[in-house]
Amino acid sequence: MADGAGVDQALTWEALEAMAPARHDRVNGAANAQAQLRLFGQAEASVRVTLYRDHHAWCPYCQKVWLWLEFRRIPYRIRKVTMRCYGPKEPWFTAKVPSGMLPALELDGRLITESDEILLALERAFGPLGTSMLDAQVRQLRQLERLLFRAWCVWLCSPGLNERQEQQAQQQFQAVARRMEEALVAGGGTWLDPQGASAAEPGCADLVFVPYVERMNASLAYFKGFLLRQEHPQIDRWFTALEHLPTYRGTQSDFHTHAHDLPPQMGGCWPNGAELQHRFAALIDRGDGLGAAELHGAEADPQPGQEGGEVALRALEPVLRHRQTLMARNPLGSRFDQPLRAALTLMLQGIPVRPEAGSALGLRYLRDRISVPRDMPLLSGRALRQALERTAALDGPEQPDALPLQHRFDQDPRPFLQG
Ligand SMILES: N[C@@H](CCC(=O)N[C@@H](CS)C(=O)NCC(=O)O)C(=O)O
Repeated sequence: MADGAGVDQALTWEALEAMAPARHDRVNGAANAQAQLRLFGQAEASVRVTLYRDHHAWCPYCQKVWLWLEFRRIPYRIRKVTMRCYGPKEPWFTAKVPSGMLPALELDGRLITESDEILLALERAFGPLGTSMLDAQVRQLRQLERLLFRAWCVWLCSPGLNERQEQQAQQQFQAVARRMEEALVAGGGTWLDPQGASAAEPGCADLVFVPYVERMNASLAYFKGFLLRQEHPQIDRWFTALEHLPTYRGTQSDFHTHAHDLPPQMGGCWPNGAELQHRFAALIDRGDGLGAAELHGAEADPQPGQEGGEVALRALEPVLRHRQTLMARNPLGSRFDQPLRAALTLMLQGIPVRPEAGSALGLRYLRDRISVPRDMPLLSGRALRQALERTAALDGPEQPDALPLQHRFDQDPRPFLQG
């Protein structure tokens, strides 16, 4: 890369503010992790549902319920709660749900916990999404999802597997993944839902698979050098169909977020140390990995209608909103001002700007803490991570400490709750 324009070429905050788009419509627009109310064009008085979910938009069981409400277009309120690995649980929530477990949901004032119970109650109140959860074929598919989940856990979360055990765990996982592919083929169309062969959108049976298959795709690339979508083309087709739907994209996380949020949640994820694994993990950590040919198609590519400019502006919006907090929490403190503007200038205008000397560490600190979709959609997260890394590289190779594996208290949501 060229040396970059001089430090004073970074756009000013005034210029950046002037570029900021009107805030996207969180209430009636496409699915997004920032909303506290979703109406789908209906009146607020019609809301019967409150979903209690995590601030990080990361909990897989919450994502399942979230997707159901979004695809079924049921108006709902959202109240966000901290998961224990990110910070302390809110006392108002443990007063309501003593275990502190998410998701929880209120329907007409009645509190329900356990994601499957929640979906059953929603189905009874509003009618099923596609085929009912109680249909015999859907029950079998739900069992298959649990089998896939367990095979994944054995492979990813068993410490100290020797080479033969690694191979066995992989084979067992792939055997179940092939059963998911067979179910997709048997359905004769895009979706797992028995009625969904020609439907434009997935049914409940599909949504049950989405959260963990998304996490499998990311974690197996990072910790095992295994590309699920390349190895299992029917799963790839299913993913691609989902990624064409803005409703799914609004809930979708990225490889970087999953790779670093899973270990504390799962009690450890174990890399197999293979050459490909090292390479993929390094590419994902750098944040520019998914442009790399080796990983092409492993994670979402831009979809029709996703303009580069719009992608970058969606990344600018939360940075502007939280800029004081980002500075206060960055190791550079107020010295992060110019380097951050330099990275934003690169992201928005394609012009590399030299950051002030000694700023690589601060730029990479933020690169490592963008959380998708909590902060922004997948492609915007990728654009910002890449701009931060490319700007850091103009300063030097200095890397911040590795992200913690036992907890993510560095991601405590409290300082960011305004706005
Ligand atoms: N069987 C439950 C599992 C829910 C669950 O494991 N939730 C986790 C988050 S993924 C949780 O709330 N853990 C407590 C915490 O992290 O604060 C369901 O299906 O709803």
